[in-house]
Amino acid sequence: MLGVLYFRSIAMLSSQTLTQFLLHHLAKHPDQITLSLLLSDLATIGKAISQKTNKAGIAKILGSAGKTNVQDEEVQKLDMLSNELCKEYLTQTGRVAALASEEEDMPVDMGNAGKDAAYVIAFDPLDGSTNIDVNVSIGTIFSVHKRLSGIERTDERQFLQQGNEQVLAGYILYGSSTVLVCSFGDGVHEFTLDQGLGEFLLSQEHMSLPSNAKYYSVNECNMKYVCENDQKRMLWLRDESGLRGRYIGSLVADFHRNLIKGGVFIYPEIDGKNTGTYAGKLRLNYELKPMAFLIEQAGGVATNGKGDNILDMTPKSLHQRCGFLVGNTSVVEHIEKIV
Ligand code: AHM
Ligand code: MG
Repeated sequence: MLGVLYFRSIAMLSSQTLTQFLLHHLAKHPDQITLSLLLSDLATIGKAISQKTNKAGIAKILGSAGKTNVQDEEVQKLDMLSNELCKEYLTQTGRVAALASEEEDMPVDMGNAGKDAAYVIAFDPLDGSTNIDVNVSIGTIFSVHKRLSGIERTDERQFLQQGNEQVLAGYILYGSSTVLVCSFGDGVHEFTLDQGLGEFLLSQEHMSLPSNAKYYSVNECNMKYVCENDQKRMLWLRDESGLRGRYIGSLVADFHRNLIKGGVFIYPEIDGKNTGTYAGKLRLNYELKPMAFLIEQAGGVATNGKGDNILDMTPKSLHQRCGFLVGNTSVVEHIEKIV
């Protein structure tokens, strides 16, 4: 018995810690010290949010915060708490000059410590709001850009850079385990939080999308609100693609499953109020750009469903919404051709 336990503890430590990984990364990219430390900050934020979500029921932090955000969506207590945590922690470390968030109308100044910082960060602090109260996977999404010179650090334009200019992007998924998936632009890596050690350990290096897609993810109850093309696409996925349907309703969780198993996620533009105006639901700057960066690094592609690569789009506003089609290139290209 002792022998088995000894073997297990050795096996556990045979994985690189995030810190060790970052040291190797720095040996290859000595100019990325601050960026590497920023990823370490994000991992700490992820550990803190993971703890909070694990104890949410007993800590009485479930449910609505009783207010709506700039996008008129109901804010949950955990949304607010995660947002405050991101802001407070990053204000102390001084590695970013400004922060944009789904929960903030305007970019936030990261204080004196960040006045000379070279980066800006956009967050969805806790994605998957409707799953918060019901113990279903949720996540934190982040996108980091170089700070632009010649304009104020909180100028919205800092965040309207194209996705292909991201220098770091990723997410932390609070699921059956907590995983950090990220990319500096040279591959996608996954780290799993060992709750006992309190460390993120490298669980998958250079992740790549399986060549055969297995799943499609779409909210099928939107069928009557999407345009005719998108209806055809959704019907093709359901009836002809040969893929199996899986939809959690948390982008991070749906994306993560498809990244590992192969598949596509689609959130077309909808006309929910029957006004003849179709609009996306998901946000370009802090939901779509980071996911598009990761999928391309893993060998897939992301578009807006209208033939534009998400990474080549120039955002027009901070909270811009956009249609989304992401996953295996062959399937995305096939869907794009259904018109
Ligand atoms: P949120 O950022 O307020 O949580 O909203 C985004 C979420 C995504 O995680 C998910 O893909 C989508 O909304 C689900 O929307 P729907 O319930 O309309 O299918
Ligand atoms: Mg979100």
